[in-house]
Amino acid sequence: MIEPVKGHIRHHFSETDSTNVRARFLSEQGSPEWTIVTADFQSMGRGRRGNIWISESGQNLLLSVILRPQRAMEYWGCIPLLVGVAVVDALAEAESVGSQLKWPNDIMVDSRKLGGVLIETGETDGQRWMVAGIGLNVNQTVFPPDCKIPPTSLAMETGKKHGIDSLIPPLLDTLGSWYRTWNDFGNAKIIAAWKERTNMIGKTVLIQSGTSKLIGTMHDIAADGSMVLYGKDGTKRNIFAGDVTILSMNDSE
Ligand code: BT5
Repeated sequence: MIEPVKGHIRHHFSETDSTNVRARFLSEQGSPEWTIVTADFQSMGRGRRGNIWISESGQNLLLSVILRPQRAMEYWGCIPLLVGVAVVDALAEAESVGSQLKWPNDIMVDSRKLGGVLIETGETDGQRWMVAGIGLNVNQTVFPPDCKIPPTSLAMETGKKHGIDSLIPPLLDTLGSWYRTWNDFGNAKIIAAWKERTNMIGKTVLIQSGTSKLIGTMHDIAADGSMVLYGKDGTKRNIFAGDVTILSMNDSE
């Protein structure tokens, strides 16, 4: 089924493997920027690095957007942050729900995970493309017990059901607006906006990546979107990927 949303070409599947995989195929076939893919159910919903995204049929927003950024790839590391900012703003404006960002890709309400962002990129016939995948829990109230971060949904936070399709236009509005800002001005405004929507700065965090573990204080976001971490010995590191757990309010706790 294909129906437009606010002039965007929309491909909707009642069931598919992953909206990001479908959007990737469409990108490879030359679909234009802002083509969107949605689904009621994903049989192989994807998170980062082989993680799976679980979502009951028809309960949540599963959305992928094709982007074709004109800026040099060295700027692309900020896009997961940009998408997160757009989601937080859309939820505040359209649903009056306050949410926060957790580096690198989580949408949170306090310590509960409301949604996640998955960015995938590639190049076909010399044309670079990007797929921005957004999974947002809307009406689901029971989740698998083994999720790393306790999940939540708009329904669990507000005690009422929310429209799913009706979230798409405000989300495309905020995404389009922040994307234009990024295109015109680069990463700095995105990073500033992200920092206004997080409570992680100054907190002690545990970074896990494969078998490696690192504890430090999150000091800042660098110009390339990486996390600036200070270890207990004062060593400064830039973190580009990993699972992050917030341990305490500050280093002395
Ligand atoms: C993410 O990965 O948070 C990115 C999720 C992106 C999903 C969207 S849905 C539309 C598009 N199509 C796709 O196939 N994917 C995108 P990550 O940070 O790796 O988190 C994944 C982890 O979150 C899992 O390992 C579980 O622990 C947990 N999880 C799975 N489903 C969840 C849910 N519905 N709500 C909260 N946590 C969940």
